[in-house]
Amino acid sequence: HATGAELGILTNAKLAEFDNLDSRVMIIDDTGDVDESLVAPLPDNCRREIYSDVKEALNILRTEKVDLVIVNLNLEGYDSLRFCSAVRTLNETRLTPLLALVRQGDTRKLVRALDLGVNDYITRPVDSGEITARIRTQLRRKHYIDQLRESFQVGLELAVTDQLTGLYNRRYLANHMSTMFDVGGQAKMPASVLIIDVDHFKPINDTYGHDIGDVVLQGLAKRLTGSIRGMDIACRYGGEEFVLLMPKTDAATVSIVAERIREEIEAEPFDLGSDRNKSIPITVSIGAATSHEGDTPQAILKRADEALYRAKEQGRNRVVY
Ligand code: GH3
Ligand code: MG
Ligand code: MG
Ligand code: MG
Repeated sequence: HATGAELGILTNAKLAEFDNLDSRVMIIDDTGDVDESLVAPLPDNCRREIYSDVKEALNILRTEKVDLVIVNLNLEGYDSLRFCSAVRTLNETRLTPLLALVRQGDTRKLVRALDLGVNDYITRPVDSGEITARIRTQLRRKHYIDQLRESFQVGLELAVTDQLTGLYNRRYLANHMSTMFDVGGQAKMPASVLIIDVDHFKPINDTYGHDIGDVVLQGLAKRLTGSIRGMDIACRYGGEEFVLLMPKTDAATVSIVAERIREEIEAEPFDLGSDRNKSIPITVSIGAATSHEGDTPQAILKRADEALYRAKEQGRNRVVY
């Protein structure tokens, strides 16, 4: 059974925990009759700033983290409804809570503001207990949404990342390649892939233990990441098998890159850190393939895998294209 919290429903006690977080509140007013005493009952960890320049305020909202905006709906030098609309339209501020300060009886303006997506409102003259409660509600909601978004982000990262090495996982590679080779999505220049498999890795585990084997795989992943360009993708394809995906790379180039990677790995044994004064030499076999017109990701990977098989057959520690 899912709990309330898992369903996104929070108890009041849970919501109150967000009160401990620092908040930044922006007040938009150019009339001078809205001052900080308005929000004085809020706790010290709630920073408040008054802006009379609406454009400056919008700029800050777009670039900095602000948890709540309180706008006077009776601004003198700017259309306050236009401000509300801008906050709701801009990508960076769409989700920023917006509280409107409205004169008692100014229902038409209030309805327009609510239509534009204002989250809540406070009528003037302001009751200090009421404004404190409404601000607190908005801030709690904001912090809760921030928390949800963050855990969603973490979840997304976990879903595409290999836990041992931090490289992309096989699922990510498949998705990425199918987007890349989608009809119309195929790059003008061919793309190439390398499948890299550690030679005789099993004996390394057997000799030094699985944990040391893991350290070697982590070191290899790091080295591979260091030897590719920003647009290339490094992925852990299987146990001790890696794939490098290189957009805009032709057959001649990828063969040179693959040979360089193979040499570098052979030349430099893997250090296991200062506490273990061991270093382990390894070699890799590499299968390379380049995309043809109308290729599918599966077909390219299959050609690279067949080339890898031949590299093993021919004695390992080599590149076969
Ligand atoms: P070759 O590829 O040259 O044919 O020999 P190999 O010994 O590398 O090939 P094989 O595919 O037989 O063995 C791969 C080994 O990789 C077996 C497995 O225990 C090990 N392995 C796979 N995943 C991991 C891992 O996450 N950590 C460690 N330490 N070992 C792993
Ligand atoms: Mg094998
Ligand atoms: Mg192997
Ligand atoms: Mg293998």
